[in-house]
Amino acid sequence: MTPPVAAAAGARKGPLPMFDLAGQRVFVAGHRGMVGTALVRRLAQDPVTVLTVPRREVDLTCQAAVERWVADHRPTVVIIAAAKVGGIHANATWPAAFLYDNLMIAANLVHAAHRHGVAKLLFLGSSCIYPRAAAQPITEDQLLTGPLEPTNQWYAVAKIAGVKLCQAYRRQHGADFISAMPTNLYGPHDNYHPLDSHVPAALIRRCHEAKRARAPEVAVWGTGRPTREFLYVDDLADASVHLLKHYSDPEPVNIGTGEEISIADFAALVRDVVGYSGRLTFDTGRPDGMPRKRLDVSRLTALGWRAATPLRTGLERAYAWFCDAERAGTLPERGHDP
Ligand code: GFB
Repeated sequence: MTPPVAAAAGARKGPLPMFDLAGQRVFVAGHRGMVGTALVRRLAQDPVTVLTVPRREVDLTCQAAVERWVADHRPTVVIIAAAKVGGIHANATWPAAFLYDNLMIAANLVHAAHRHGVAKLLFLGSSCIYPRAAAQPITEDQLLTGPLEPTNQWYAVAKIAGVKLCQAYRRQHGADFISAMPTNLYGPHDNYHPLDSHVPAALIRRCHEAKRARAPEVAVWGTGRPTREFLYVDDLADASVHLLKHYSDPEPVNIGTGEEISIADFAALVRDVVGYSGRLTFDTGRPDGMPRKRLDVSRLTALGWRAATPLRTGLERAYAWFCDAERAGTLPERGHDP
């Protein structure tokens, strides 16, 4: 999809590192989620064997289970797309689960990958690892330079630990473990739980239900003033494969579009895509979270990769997927209620 040699403006000097994916046994941890399903779709274009394991067989928070599975199945590449994830409400409501599960998943997979000689590992984090007051656009070197956004600090700390695990295993053991920080994602297989979802899924669902019920208005959480950057999940999957092939350094790499939109404008766009004609109101009793988090994507651009899906196109695809899943009665709705 994207050329292997950096062609973009600001491209790095010299050839890109090359890791040959052909013939590799690629374990996608978290293959049922939005990111994992996109990775499995993307990896089908490469000559690799994709390995997955259902949660009922291996609980990734259990070290012994992960250890046994990796020893038995011998992946040569690991992508850590498994995580306990959720929107602003879920993060603030289930701090222990977001911290514990994500720490354990990262530690168990990184350690097992090292013990069993995995040749390449990609850890996927999140743009919420950066300080709340980070200078915009956010460069990777701002990690750990200031306090975190309180609504998602638990998740952020676990994801920062994942980045540090990759760096530590690189330094101590020479492991080729890398990490990437995606911006806010949306797309097929997102979680459409009314409270625990992220904003794209929440607004798609709310506008859709309001359209059907001919409701006069839809509530948007917060003031509508924060800005976010949204990336279609298939673009993330493509960028992840690009990094596996062409990146091998300790520093994380931001993955995004570099473009931001206010939540109010985003809500209006979703309303348009869904075809809902009612009013949008703002529920200021709900938190705004980070005021801004636009990623600086120049490191990724210099590696020769750019996002391909315009926001409107991605939202149209996500909405079409939502309608199909709703009709089929298979809409994912994962609440975090223990
Ligand atoms: O998507 P969201 O929950 O993630 O919220 P964060 C983004 C913005 O949309 C916030 C507003 O300003 C919300 O107040 N918003 C408006 C809504 N309406 C809604 C709604 O109905 N539901 C939701 N959820 N938000 C997450 C982190 O933060 O970002 C995670 O909590 C993760 O840890 C993810 O890292 C990328 O961008 O605020």
